[in-house]
Amino acid sequence: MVRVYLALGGNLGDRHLSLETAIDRLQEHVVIDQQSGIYETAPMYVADQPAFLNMVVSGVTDLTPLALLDFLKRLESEIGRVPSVVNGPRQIDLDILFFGDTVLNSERLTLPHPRIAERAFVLVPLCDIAPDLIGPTEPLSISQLLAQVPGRDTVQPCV
Ligand code: PH2
Ligand code: MG
Ligand code: MG
Repeated sequence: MVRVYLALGGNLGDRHLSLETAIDRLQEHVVIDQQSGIYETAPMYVADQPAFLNMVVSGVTDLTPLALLDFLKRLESEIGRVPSVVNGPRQIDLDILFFGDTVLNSERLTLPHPRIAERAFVLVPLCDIAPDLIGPTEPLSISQLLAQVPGRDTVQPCV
Protein backbone atom coordinates (compact mmCIF):
# COMPACT_ATOMS: atom_id res chain seq x y z
CA MET A 1 0.00 0.00 0.00
CA VAL A 2 1.22 3.48 -0.86
CA ARG A 3 0.21 6.80 0.70
CA VAL A 4 -1.27 9.25 -1.77
CA TYR A 5 -2.36 12.88 -1.54
CA LEU A 6 -5.19 13.89 -3.87
CA ALA A 7 -6.52 17.36 -4.76
CA LEU A 8 -10.24 17.81 -5.36
CA GLY A 9 -11.78 20.88 -6.97
CA GLY A 10 -14.74 22.08 -8.96
CA ASN A 11 -16.61 25.21 -9.91
CA LEU A 12 -19.76 24.07 -11.76
CA GLY A 13 -23.02 22.60 -10.49
CA ASP A 14 -23.50 21.68 -6.82
CA ARG A 15 -19.86 22.05 -5.78
CA HIS A 16 -20.27 20.60 -2.27
CA LEU A 17 -22.17 17.58 -3.58
CA SER A 18 -19.47 16.90 -6.18
CA LEU A 19 -16.76 16.85 -3.48
CA GLU A 20 -18.87 14.64 -1.22
CA THR A 21 -19.64 12.21 -4.05
CA ALA A 22 -15.99 12.10 -5.08
CA ILE A 23 -14.84 11.27 -1.54
CA ASP A 24 -17.46 8.52 -1.29
CA ARG A 25 -16.49 6.97 -4.60
CA LEU A 26 -12.72 7.35 -4.02
CA GLN A 27 -12.99 4.87 -1.17
CA GLU A 28 -13.54 2.08 -3.73
CA HIS A 29 -9.76 2.14 -4.21
CA VAL A 30 -8.27 4.55 -1.64
CA VAL A 31 -8.59 4.09 2.12
CA ILE A 32 -8.97 7.76 3.04
CA ASP A 33 -7.85 8.69 6.56
CA GLN A 34 -7.22 12.43 6.29
CA GLN A 35 -9.34 15.25 4.87
CA SER A 36 -8.63 18.97 4.78
CA GLY A 37 -11.23 21.64 5.23
CA ILE A 38 -13.14 22.88 2.21
CA TYR A 39 -12.05 26.24 0.76
CA GLU A 40 -13.63 28.65 -1.67
CA THR A 41 -10.88 29.82 -3.98
CA ALA A 42 -10.46 32.43 -6.71
CA PRO A 43 -9.88 30.81 -10.12
CA MET A 44 -6.22 30.70 -11.16
CA TYR A 45 -4.87 30.96 -14.75
CA VAL A 46 -8.32 31.63 -16.30
CA ALA A 47 -9.83 34.36 -14.15
CA ASP A 48 -13.23 34.74 -15.86
CA GLN A 49 -15.04 31.74 -14.40
CA PRO A 50 -16.90 30.93 -11.16
CA ALA A 51 -15.09 30.47 -7.84
CA PHE A 52 -13.88 26.94 -7.05
CA LEU A 53 -14.25 24.77 -4.01
CA ASN A 54 -10.97 22.98 -3.26
CA MET A 55 -9.81 20.43 -0.72
CA VAL A 56 -7.17 17.72 -0.28
CA VAL A 57 -7.47 14.16 1.01
CA SER A 58 -4.92 11.48 1.86
CA GLY A 59 -5.11 7.73 2.11
CA VAL A 60 -3.49 4.50 1.04
CA THR A 61 -4.05 2.52 -2.12
CA ASP A 62 -2.78 -0.62 -3.78
CA LEU A 63 -3.28 0.77 -7.27
CA THR A 64 -0.31 1.72 -9.45
CA PRO A 65 0.03 5.42 -10.38
CA LEU A 66 -1.48 4.92 -13.84
CA ALA A 67 -4.28 2.72 -12.55
CA LEU A 68 -5.09 5.43 -9.98
CA LEU A 69 -5.06 8.04 -12.76
CA ASP A 70 -7.48 5.92 -14.84
CA PHE A 71 -9.73 5.51 -11.79
CA LEU A 72 -9.76 9.28 -11.13
CA LYS A 73 -10.58 10.05 -14.78
CA ARG A 74 -13.44 7.54 -14.68
CA LEU A 75 -14.82 9.08 -11.46
CA GLU A 76 -14.58 12.58 -12.95
CA SER A 77 -16.69 11.60 -15.91
CA GLU A 78 -19.16 9.59 -13.82
CA ILE A 79 -19.62 12.62 -11.52
CA GLY A 80 -20.45 14.68 -14.59
CA ARG A 81 -17.29 16.32 -15.88
CA VAL A 82 -17.42 17.13 -19.57
CA PRO A 83 -14.43 18.22 -21.69
CA SER A 84 -13.70 21.98 -21.56
CA VAL A 85 -10.81 24.36 -22.15
CA VAL A 86 -7.51 23.92 -20.27
CA ASN A 87 -7.83 25.42 -16.77
CA GLY A 88 -11.47 26.22 -17.55
CA PRO A 89 -14.65 25.49 -15.58
CA ARG A 90 -15.38 21.93 -14.50
CA GLN A 91 -17.75 20.00 -12.25
CA ILE A 92 -14.96 18.02 -10.62
CA ASP A 93 -11.19 17.71 -11.01
CA LEU A 94 -9.30 14.94 -9.22
CA ASP A 95 -5.49 15.27 -9.29
CA ILE A 96 -2.71 13.15 -7.81
CA LEU A 97 -0.41 15.45 -5.82
CA PHE A 98 1.93 12.84 -4.33
CA PHE A 99 2.10 9.09 -4.86
CA GLY A 100 4.41 7.98 -2.05
CA ASP A 101 7.89 9.11 -3.06
CA THR A 102 7.33 8.22 -6.69
CA VAL A 103 8.91 10.55 -9.25
CA LEU A 104 7.44 10.01 -12.70
CA ASN A 105 7.58 11.98 -15.93
CA SER A 106 5.47 10.16 -18.46
CA GLU A 107 3.24 11.47 -21.21
CA ARG A 108 0.08 10.94 -19.18
CA LEU A 109 1.26 11.67 -15.68
CA THR A 110 3.87 13.76 -13.86
CA LEU A 111 4.59 12.99 -10.20
CA PRO A 112 4.67 14.81 -7.89
CA HIS A 113 2.10 17.17 -9.46
CA PRO A 114 4.26 19.84 -11.15
CA ARG A 115 2.25 22.91 -10.01
CA ILE A 116 1.87 22.33 -6.26
CA ALA A 117 4.32 25.06 -5.27
CA GLU A 118 2.52 27.82 -7.22
CA ARG A 119 -1.02 26.97 -6.11
CA ALA A 120 -2.32 28.47 -2.88
CA PHE A 121 -5.58 26.55 -3.54
CA VAL A 122 -3.59 23.31 -3.09
CA LEU A 123 -1.07 24.39 -0.42
CA VAL A 124 -3.62 25.87 2.01
CA PRO A 125 -5.72 22.66 2.29
CA LEU A 126 -2.65 20.42 2.08
CA CYS A 127 -1.18 22.31 5.03
CA ASP A 128 -4.27 21.30 7.08
CA ILE A 129 -3.29 17.63 6.90
CA ALA A 130 0.43 17.52 6.02
CA PRO A 131 2.31 20.70 7.01
CA ASP A 132 5.60 18.83 7.51
CA LEU A 133 5.43 16.73 4.36
CA ILE A 134 8.50 17.07 2.14
CA GLY A 135 8.03 15.65 -1.34
CA PRO A 136 10.70 13.72 -3.27
CA THR A 137 11.67 16.64 -5.56
CA GLU A 138 11.62 19.80 -3.37
CA PRO A 139 13.66 20.50 -0.24
CA LEU A 140 10.87 22.55 1.37
CA SER A 141 7.96 21.32 3.47
CA ILE A 142 4.37 22.13 2.59
CA SER A 143 4.21 24.83 5.29
CA GLN A 144 7.41 26.40 3.96
CA LEU A 145 6.02 26.36 0.40
CA LEU A 146 2.79 27.91 1.68
CA ALA A 147 4.71 30.72 3.41
CA GLN A 148 6.15 31.83 0.06
CA VAL A 149 3.21 31.32 -2.33
CA PRO A 150 1.29 34.38 -3.56
CA GLY A 151 -2.50 34.52 -3.30
CA ARG A 152 -3.08 32.95 0.10
CA ASP A 153 -5.80 35.57 0.65
CA THR A 154 -7.76 34.20 -2.36
CA VAL A 155 -8.33 30.92 -0.47
CA GLN A 156 -11.08 31.23 2.13
CA PRO A 157 -12.38 28.50 4.46
CA CYS A 158 -16.01 27.52 3.88
CA VAL A 159 -18.05 27.57 7.08
N1 PH2 B 1 -7.87 24.21 -11.19
C1 PH2 B 1 -7.35 24.51 -12.37
C2 PH2 B 1 -7.15 25.88 -12.84
N2 PH2 B 1 -7.46 26.86 -11.85
N3 PH2 B 1 -8.23 27.54 -9.76
C3 PH2 B 1 -8.71 27.23 -8.55
N4 PH2 B 1 -8.97 28.19 -7.68
N5 PH2 B 1 -8.93 25.93 -8.18
C4 PH2 B 1 -8.69 24.90 -9.03
O1 PH2 B 1 -8.91 23.73 -8.66
C5 PH2 B 1 -8.17 25.19 -10.32
C6 PH2 B 1 -7.96 26.55 -10.64
C7 PH2 B 1 -6.91 23.45 -13.30
O2 PH2 B 1 -6.93 22.22 -12.75
MG1 MG C 1 -6.19 20.25 -11.75
MG1 MG D 1 -6.92 17.24 -13.43
